Amino acid sequence: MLEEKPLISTLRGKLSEVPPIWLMRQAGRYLPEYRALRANAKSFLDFCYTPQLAAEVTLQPIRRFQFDAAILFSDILVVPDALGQAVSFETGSGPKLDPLQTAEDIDRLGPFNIEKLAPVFETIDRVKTALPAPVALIGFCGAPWTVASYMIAGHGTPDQSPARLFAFQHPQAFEKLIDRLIEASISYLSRQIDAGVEVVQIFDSWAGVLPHQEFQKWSAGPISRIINALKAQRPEIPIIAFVRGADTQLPDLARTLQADAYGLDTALDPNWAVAHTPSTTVLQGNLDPLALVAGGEALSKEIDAITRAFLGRPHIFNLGHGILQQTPIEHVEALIARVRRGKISS
Ligand code: 1CP
Repeated sequence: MLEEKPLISTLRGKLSEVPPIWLMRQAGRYLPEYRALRANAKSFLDFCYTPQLAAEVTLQPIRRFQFDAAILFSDILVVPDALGQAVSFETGSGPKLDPLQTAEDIDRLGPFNIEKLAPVFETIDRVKTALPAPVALIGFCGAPWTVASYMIAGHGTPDQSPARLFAFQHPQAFEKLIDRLIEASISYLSRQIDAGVEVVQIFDSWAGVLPHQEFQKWSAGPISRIINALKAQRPEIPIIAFVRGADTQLPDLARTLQADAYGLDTALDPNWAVAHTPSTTVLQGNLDPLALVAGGEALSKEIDAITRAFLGRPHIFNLGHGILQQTPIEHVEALIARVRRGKISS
């Protein structure tokens, strides 16, 4: 029998001497080889929808570093694109969408045209054939709340206030939007699984701004529905829920969701998370991306504190949010070497 990949084995709850490691947004602008390919693409969406380029970019960090996982190169905003909302990415200023401003705007969204995302599934197929045996392939989507926050505002916002206001002013229309995104996310992730991803991660990057009731309604509830549907179809595929800003609501999530692991963001004390979740809960995280930019002593200290906090607990080493563009490559190398200290002497 083939040996289980380290990431999958940890996601199944197995303790390992050295945690598997990958980094959120590990394919991206901190890599010169990414910037070189990106410079030739017409637009960011074209880049995501060209399987040859997207597969190459997915593999770039795997060629350079010994990560335990590759994450599919795409974006959470391909879902609004497939729902018929115009999406573009402007260099330097992030995503731009035609904002949804009224209840009628939500009714005008099209059916979820999953065929538009066929290049993403082809990318998965290409990556699978090129991936080294121990490396797992992670697929992903944005959680409904986070994706909706871009669809309503039309761009990234510091506090997601346009979507929060819309949800208070038009609760039924907002619920309809969230329901559309739940359905779309289930089909999208299940097609990614059919195409070959071995793990999926749901990113709720902006859950932390929601008051408790709204957090339950727009973040935890929809994520739970996506996970339950996927578990009914494909119980063998592990799911990681990254609910950024879950804070004191994390233990409740770990108790109520059927995810296989929970991603911790930078702000959460890992010792607290370990103490307040069952000993079988698999946790991922949570190095501050700025410690990785800083490097040196500060980085070593943070790595060691995280390693200590998760001793005796199935743990996936990762950042607490995406890697920053200004991160020096050597610091990523130093991080992997230190996390793997037990192994590198051989
Ligand atoms: O021109 C460029 O190179 C665009 C930069 C870029 C990249 C590299 C964007 C635009 N998206 C991506 C890829 C991407 N996005 C990946 C695959 C790469 C990998 O992880 O290795 C993934 C998983 C995402 C997910 C994503 N996109 C999230 C959730 C994760 C997170 O970091 O919180 C979010 C919120 C987005 C929206 C988005 N797309 C791009 C940008 C700059 C943003 C953020 C905008 C904002 O700050 O509001």
